[in-house]
Amino acid sequence: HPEQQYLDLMQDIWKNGNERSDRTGVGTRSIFGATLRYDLSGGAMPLVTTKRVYWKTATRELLWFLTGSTNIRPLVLQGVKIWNEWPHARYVRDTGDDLSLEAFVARIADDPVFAEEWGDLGPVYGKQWVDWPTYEQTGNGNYRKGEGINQVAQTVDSLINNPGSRRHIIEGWNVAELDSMALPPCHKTYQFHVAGDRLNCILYQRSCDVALGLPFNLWSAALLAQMMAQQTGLAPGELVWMGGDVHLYLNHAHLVTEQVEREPRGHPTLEIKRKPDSIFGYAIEDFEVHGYDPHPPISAPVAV
Ligand code: DHF
Ligand code: TMP
Repeated sequence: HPEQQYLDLMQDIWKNGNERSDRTGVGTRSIFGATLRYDLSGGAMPLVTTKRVYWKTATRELLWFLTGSTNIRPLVLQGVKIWNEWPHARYVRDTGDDLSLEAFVARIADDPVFAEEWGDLGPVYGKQWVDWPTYEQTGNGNYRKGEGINQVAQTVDSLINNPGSRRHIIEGWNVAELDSMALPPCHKTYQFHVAGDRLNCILYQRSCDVALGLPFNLWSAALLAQMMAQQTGLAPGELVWMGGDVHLYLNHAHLVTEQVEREPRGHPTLEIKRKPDSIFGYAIEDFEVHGYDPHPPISAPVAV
C-alpha cells in the first residue's frame, strides 16, 4: 500500500532520528533528506487513512493560496483554524494584551479592520505564488514597484505551450521577503514535468512536521497536480515528495505509537466535478473524495 511509505518514514525517524532542539522549544527527532512517491493516475490521492485527515480544510487552504490572500480572515470565516496560532502569537507579543486564542479569532471574524491589521501572515505562499513582487528601474538610480508575477498562471501556460521545458516551477522562497513572513515557506518549491501525456510533480519541502503538516502537504500537492493536469489536458502522473529536515515533535509520541500500529485502508480517489475556465476558478464544491474510510482522528498539539 502506498501509505506504507509514510508509516515507514515515521518509524524510521522515531527510531533513528537525531534529537534536536528546534526553534519552537518543543524538540524533535529528525532526519535530513527523504523521498516519497505516489502514482496519481485515475485520481488516486496520497490521503492518509491511518488517521482521519480533514482534506476539505487542506483544500480550502490551497484555494486560499490561489486567491493570493495572506490574511487568515477568509480561512477563519470558513472555520479553518490551521493558521490561527501565528497571528495570535504576534498580537500577544506586539501588544502585550494576553487575549486568548479563541477571543483573538472571534475578533478577526467580527472586525475586518482588526483583521486587516492583525490577521496577516506577511507575504507568504499566496502572495509569492500569484503576485511575486518586481521592481523597475526608473532612471537616475530609482526603482518603483513593477507588476507582480503570477507564477501559477505562467506555469499553466508553459505546460501547455512549452511542455518539454525543465523550468515549470512555482517558488515560495523569496529571499528578500523572508523576514516579513510569519513563517518562511515550508513547502517551498513545486516543479512540474510533462512525460508524454502525463503530468508529474515534485514538491520540495525544506522542513516537515511529519505528524501534523505532512498529511496536509501531500494532499495539497496532489490536489494542485490534479488541478494542473485538468487545466492542461494532461493525465495525472507521479507525485514525488522530497523533504529536507523531516521531523517528529517529541510531544507527538502518542500519535506515532498509535498510528504506526494501524493498517492503511482502501485507496481514496479524487473526483473533480467540473472543469473551471482557469486554475483560479475552483471552489470547494468541485471536489469529492471516494473510498475514504479512515481510522479515527489522533489529535496532537502544534508547535508554534
Ligand atoms: N507549524 C508546525 N509546527 N507544524 C505544522 O504542521 C505547521 N503547519 C502549518 C503552520 N505551522 C506549522 C500550516 N498547516 C495543522 C495542520 C496543518 C497546518 C497547521 C496545523 C493541524 O493542527 N492539524 C490538526 C488539526 C486539523 C484541523 O483543525 O482541522 C490535525 O490533526 O491534522
Ligand atoms: P521552521 O520554520 O522552524 O522550520 O518551522 C516550521 C514548522 O512547521 C516545521 O515543524 C515544519 C512545519 N510545517 C509543515 O510541516 N508543513 C507546512 O505546510 C507548514 C506551513 C509548516
